[in-house]
Amino acid sequence: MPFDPREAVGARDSTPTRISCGSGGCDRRSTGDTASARPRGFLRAMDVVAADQELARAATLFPARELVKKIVAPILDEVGERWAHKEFGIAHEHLASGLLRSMLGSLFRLYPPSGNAETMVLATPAGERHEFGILLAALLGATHGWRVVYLGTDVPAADIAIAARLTNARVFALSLATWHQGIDEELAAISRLVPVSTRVWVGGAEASRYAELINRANWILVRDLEELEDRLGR
Ligand code: B12
Repeated sequence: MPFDPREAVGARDSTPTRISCGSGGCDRRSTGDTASARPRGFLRAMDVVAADQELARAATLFPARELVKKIVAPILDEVGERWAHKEFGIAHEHLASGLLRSMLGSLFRLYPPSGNAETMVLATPAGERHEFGILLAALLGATHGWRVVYLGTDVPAADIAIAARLTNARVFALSLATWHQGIDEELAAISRLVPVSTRVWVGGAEASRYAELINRANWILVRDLEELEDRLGR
């Protein structure tokens, strides 16, 4: 079904975030659906200014972990769904990606690591351009007190290894969202080049396809963000 702009404009009328106040102060939480409905609606209508304002507002209302679960993940899920049904194309995807990247990027500053924090390097391997898995993982890392070195997408094995060595990383986290030509060689190179003192954690929708390699290389398959949080807290 093609995208209907009236549906998006209707988002302006959707229930605003519920804020209830009692003697103990204000509870500014709302349901996941309600919380993400407005930015999702504005994105559908490509009202970038309103979407940005909604995201900025959400960032002041929710702690980072809640923000990831209640706002960012539902927006990305909707982009994914609509993309799959050809209701969204590159323009919607780029708009959503740009807005979320800049919001998440600014949140890192709120979680400066302590002097003795462990370091986590994050990247996707060469050829992998899906960024949001590592971006969400990076933000969770920061909220758990880790020093986060975010390299971004499409990073060759040799460069990942340099970063892991220079930062004395305890963990290198990577995301695999697609299978593509050359990825097996790239993963093999990562296992050769990354220092043995750095544990490799692998996540993403396609990660389980590599379970055998992950086992052989003594890496860890991290199934979802909940498991990641468990591991970050250890
Ligand atoms: C947005 C998007 C893009 C954007 C990415 C922009 C960006 N800045 O990231 C662009 C336009 C670049 C893109 C390109 C392509 N894409 Co694309 N894309 C998507 C889309 C719509 C959403 C992906 C996303 O961001 N999801 C939200 C994130 C948060 O979800 P996630 O990545 O799964 O991560 C979650 C978990 O997996 C986990 N996780 C992920 N990483 C990690 C890492 C760790 C350490 C941990 C603990 C957890 C974890 O946590 C997240 C939250 O739960 C999906 C469809 C979908 N429904 O997912 C297709 C999809 C992933 N793309 C697909 C394809 C085929 C492509 C292209 C080949 C298309 C093309 N023909 O050019 C290219 C490939 C580019 C490349 N070489 O990588 C396929 C992959 C199929 C496959 N299994 O191989 C999908 C599934 C679409 C489809 N149904 O066909 N894409």
